[in-house]
Amino acid sequence: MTKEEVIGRMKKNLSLSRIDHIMRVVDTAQQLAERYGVDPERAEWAALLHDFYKWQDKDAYAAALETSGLSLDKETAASQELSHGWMAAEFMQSTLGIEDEEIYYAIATHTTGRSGMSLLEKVIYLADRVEPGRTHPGCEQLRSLAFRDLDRAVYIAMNQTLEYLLKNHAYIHPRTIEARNDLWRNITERKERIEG
Ligand code: DGI
Ligand code: FE
Ligand code: FE
Repeated sequence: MTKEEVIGRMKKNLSLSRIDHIMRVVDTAQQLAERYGVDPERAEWAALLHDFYKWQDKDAYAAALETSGLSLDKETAASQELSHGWMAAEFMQSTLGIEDEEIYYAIATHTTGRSGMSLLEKVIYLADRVEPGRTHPGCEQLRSLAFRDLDRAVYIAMNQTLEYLLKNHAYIHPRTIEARNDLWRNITERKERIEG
């Protein structure tokens, strides 16, 4: 399947605003990829596919998840927000036949992040959060930080997510916490190296 065919498929199941978001993530991911020396082709595939399963039809989504054969933890399986990345990664592997572990995890964990993220994973995580359509408070600073200090930007974005989840009494996936603490460690160790 070509990228154009993937976009055609997405237009059947996603809202126009979601398609626009995806195209802006592709654009931002490519800019960040260039900045951090990440393969632009892999960044493009990951960005293009990351929200492939943000289907509007929730029943159709539930049915697709049911037949996917994915084994997800209970909370992930119960939430489209937490599972859509895993569904998209699986689609890439099984239907598109793209065997690439780094792209797989960049897509699968784009919502939570994870401990030990690669540069590509960080680029996709941040592109999703700072694409020009995102306008929440603090977004402008995060966007500029994303191009100056990748780890710190991912760390700040994860803290914002945690604040949002706590405020809304939402379930916090352990991967979200592990990802944030892993970045916290990177930054703290780096600071110690510079200062000590
Ligand atoms: O798909 P997008 O809207 O572009 O963005 P996303 O996939 O990064 O995030 C989707 C939602 O998932 C967003 O509202 C934040 C939420 N989320 C992120 N981490 C967690 C989470 N929701 C829960 N319940 N728990 C988490 O750990
Ligand atoms: Fe998403
Ligand atoms: Fe997204």
